[in-house]
Amino acid sequence: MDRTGLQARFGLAGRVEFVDDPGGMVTARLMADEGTATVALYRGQVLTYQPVGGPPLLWASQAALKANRPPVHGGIPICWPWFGAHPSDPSKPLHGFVRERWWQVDSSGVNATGVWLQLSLSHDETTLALWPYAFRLTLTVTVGKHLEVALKITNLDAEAFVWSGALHSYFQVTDVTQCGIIGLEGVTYFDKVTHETHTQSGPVNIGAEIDRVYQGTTATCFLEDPVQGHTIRIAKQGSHSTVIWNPWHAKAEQIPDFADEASTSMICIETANALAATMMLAPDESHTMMAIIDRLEKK
Ligand code: TA6
Repeated sequence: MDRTGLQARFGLAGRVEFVDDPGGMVTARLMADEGTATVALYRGQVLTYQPVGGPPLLWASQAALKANRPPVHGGIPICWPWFGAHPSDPSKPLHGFVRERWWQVDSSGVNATGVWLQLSLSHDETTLALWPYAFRLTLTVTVGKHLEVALKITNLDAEAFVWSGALHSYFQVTDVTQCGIIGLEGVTYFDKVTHETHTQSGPVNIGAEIDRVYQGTTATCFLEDPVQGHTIRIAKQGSHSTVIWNPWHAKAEQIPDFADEASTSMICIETANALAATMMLAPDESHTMMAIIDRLEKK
C-alpha cells in the first residue's frame, strides 16, 4: 500500500504518520507526549526511538539506511526463525528471513501505555521454500514512557516447529569504552569469538570485539553511559537469553556500511531466545518476546 493509502487507513493526527526513511522506504512515525519512534514497514524494523528531553537511544548506520542495502545495521532488526547461521544449512540467510520482507500494517491506536502500531507477517511461498512451516508474526511497537517492542509468534502449522530469534537492538552511546552493562553478573555465556563458555563477573565492559550469548537470563540490563549522564534500561519478557555484540574496528571495516568509528558509538544488547533458549511451539500455540526500553537520567 502507498503512503497516502496507509495514512488514510492508519494515520492518527499528531500521533501516527507515514513518512519516507532516508532510503525512500515507507516508515511509520509514532509520536507520544513522552517520545517518538519510527518503524520501517520493509523489514519490520524499529529505526529510531527518542524520549522527550533526551538524545536518540538507538544507533543506526545512516549509510545503510540511505543505500537500503540489507541487512540494515541499526535500530531493532528482527532475527527469526533462526538466530545467527541456519542450524543445518549455511546457505540460508543469517538471522532468518523476516528482516528482508514487507510487513503489513494491521492497526494503530492510542492507549494508556502510549501510541502503538501493529504490523504482521505470515508465511508465503518464499518463506515456505526457506522454512517449511505456516506461521504468523505480529509486531506491536508502543511509544509512551517506554519503547515497547513485542513480537508474537504463532504456529499456524499442523506440526510443531522449533525457532530461535532476537530483537537485535542497537544502542547509541558516546564512547562505549566508558560504558558498563549491569544485570548479567553471575550469568553463563557462550563466547562466539573464542568459542568458550564463561560466567560473567561484574559489569560487561567493551574494549574489543564482543559477541556473547548470555544463557538462562530474564534479567533487565542497564547500559550506563557516564559521558551522556544517563542509563538506558532494557527490560524484557518472554526472552531467556541476552546477546551482547560489538564487531570492534577490524570486523566493522569488513561490514558494508558499518563505518569503523561506529564501533565506539554503538553496542547491541539483544532480547533473544537463542542456543539453549531455542523454543518449540505446538500447533496453534503462541509466544511473545518483548523488549521494554527507557532512559534513566542521572540525578
Ligand atoms: O548478534 C550478534 C550477531 O549474530 C553477530 O555474530 C554478527 O554477525 C551480527 O549479529 C550482525 O549480523 P548481520 O547479519 O546483521 O550483519
